[in-house]
Amino acid sequence: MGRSVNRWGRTGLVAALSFAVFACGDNLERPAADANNNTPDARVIVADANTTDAPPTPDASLIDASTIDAAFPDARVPDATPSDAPITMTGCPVGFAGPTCQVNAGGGEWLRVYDISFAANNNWDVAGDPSYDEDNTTLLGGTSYTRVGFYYQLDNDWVWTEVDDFSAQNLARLGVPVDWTFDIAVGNLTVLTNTTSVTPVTNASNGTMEFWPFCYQPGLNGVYDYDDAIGVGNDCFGSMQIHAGTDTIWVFNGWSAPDIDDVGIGNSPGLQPDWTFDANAGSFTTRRLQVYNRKLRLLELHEVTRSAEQAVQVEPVVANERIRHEQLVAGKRPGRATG
Ligand SMILES: [Ca+2]
Ligand SMILES: [Ca+2]
Ligand SMILES: [Ca+2]
Ligand SMILES: [Ca+2]
Repeated sequence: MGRSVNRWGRTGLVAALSFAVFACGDNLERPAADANNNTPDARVIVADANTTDAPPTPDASLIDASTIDAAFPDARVPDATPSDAPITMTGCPVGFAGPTCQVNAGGGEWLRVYDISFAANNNWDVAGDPSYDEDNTTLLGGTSYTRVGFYYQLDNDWVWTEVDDFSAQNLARLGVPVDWTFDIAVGNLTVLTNTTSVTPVTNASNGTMEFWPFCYQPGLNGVYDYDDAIGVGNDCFGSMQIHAGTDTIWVFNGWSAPDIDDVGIGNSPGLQPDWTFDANAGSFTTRRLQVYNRKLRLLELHEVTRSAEQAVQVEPVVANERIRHEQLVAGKRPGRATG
């Protein structure tokens, strides 16, 4: 079975990809005959921005195994029912996040779950706390995500941290942990920042979260840092901290206590690396936390190529595979795509 994609001109394929990247919903394209007057097969392109369906196992008999790129195994999994309605919300262009979309957070669309500019002293204890400036949990309810991003800003300094989903798809658990705890390692920590206080990393394996509403103790090493011990007393103090190894990335402490909160990006220069008891939130005029999540595969393109006998090949493509497909069109053996 030949790959009909090879029958497309390079221009036609790129044009189709470009079209699909910016399209949502089902689109039927019927490309014109090529220079040899061969009429290409009809092709259905579906750009499903918001699939919530678990990817089905592809039918190997429908896929030309010689074209599978090990770098993108996931891209070979078609979505059987790409019919979910796209979510429309005010946000950043695909791949960007932050209040001014200044964070180049890579592929996929980051959907904002929460946004709050918080006071210097907070005392949040119960469900409904805090009162977010923006709460999109209803809008985003029922959608699936695999990554969670936190944007944290103190005056002109910001840091972006993203990790694999730790919430088991529970949007309400992505916010300030007034009634729950994540004292865990997190997968694939990526850090971006405009400061020199933290070191950017990509998909690091040493990320941890200390998210809880309790008081806590410094643990065996005697200092408040990346590895502290949860104490007794719900609604006692409050910790929201992300660390990379022994380094503090960002913290927001004391939001469940009546005293001024602790905030910080990077390690504290004081006695406690995680800023516990610094009570310094009043020294900043901008204190902002945003929480985002990201879909499994946004802008995934499913190319369904139909022969005269109907549906003989299913070929999903993601935007990152453009280079590989252009190589195919150009008649080259596809290598590992780098774009
Ligand atoms: Ca407080
Ligand atoms: Ca509580
Ligand atoms: Ca400690
Ligand atoms: Ca800590």
